[in-house]
Amino acid sequence: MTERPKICLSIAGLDPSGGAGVLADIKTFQAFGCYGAAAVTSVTFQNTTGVFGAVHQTADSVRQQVQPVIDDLGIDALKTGMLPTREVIEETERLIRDNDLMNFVVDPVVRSTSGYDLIDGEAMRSLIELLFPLADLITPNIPEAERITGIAIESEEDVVTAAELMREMGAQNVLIKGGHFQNSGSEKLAIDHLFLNDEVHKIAGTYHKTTSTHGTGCVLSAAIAANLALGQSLLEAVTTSKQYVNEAIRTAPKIGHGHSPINIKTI
Ligand code: PXL
Repeated sequence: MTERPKICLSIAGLDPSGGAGVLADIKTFQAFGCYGAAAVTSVTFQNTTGVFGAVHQTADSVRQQVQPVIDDLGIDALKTGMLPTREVIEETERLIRDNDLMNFVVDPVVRSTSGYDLIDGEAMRSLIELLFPLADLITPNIPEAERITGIAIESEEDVVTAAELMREMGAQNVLIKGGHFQNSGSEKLAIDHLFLNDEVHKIAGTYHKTTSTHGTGCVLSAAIAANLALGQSLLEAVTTSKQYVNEAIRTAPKIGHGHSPINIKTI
């Protein structure tokens, strides 16, 4: 008999084009040798060119999807992505607390690349209040960190200030992804800042000037959850996952007419 794989759960939106949301997450879990399970918080209507609408799930639907999976399979790590409403967030909090779930990564999804709001203002406040304190790591990009903190982030100092503010809001560890910074000069780097306990780690990767970035945040947070399930430390998990996403962007296939998904391949 083969050994039980580590089991990772995604609670996030469905992107039927497969580049983001739960489909990207389970592909990523699988790529790292974990078994992927997923519950859908919202059925979105989209392809690589944009998001056209969404039908959100209720709290009851989310509970009825998640609890039987936890009871039957057991969960070694989980991540949340698009949590569109306050009721879905409150239920997610209850599920995590009731079941003592560990290795929890929050990707604070706010808006699609094409500008569609994936979460309302009330949900944003609940996400901060209820889920930030439970998460081992939150993974905002620059626009998300700006929306969460209400400050404009234009410099490295601003990144530090934003991380401090998110800590004051209850977050334990914060990864602010640098891919949205305008790069200048000859060296093109995307620098992520990981605020881990009392330390700040700068994690540099090559910046790829490309539009093939659909689902990048989903894949990164899913990869971190998978690596936590596999027993890596947070720093190791973030470093491994960042390298993985970098390579996935570099080797992204050209799929669709808009922002192509990235290359989620088995390592
Ligand atoms: O990448 C953010 C994101 C997350 N989850 C879903 C999405 C998107 C962006 O479009 O559709 C379901």
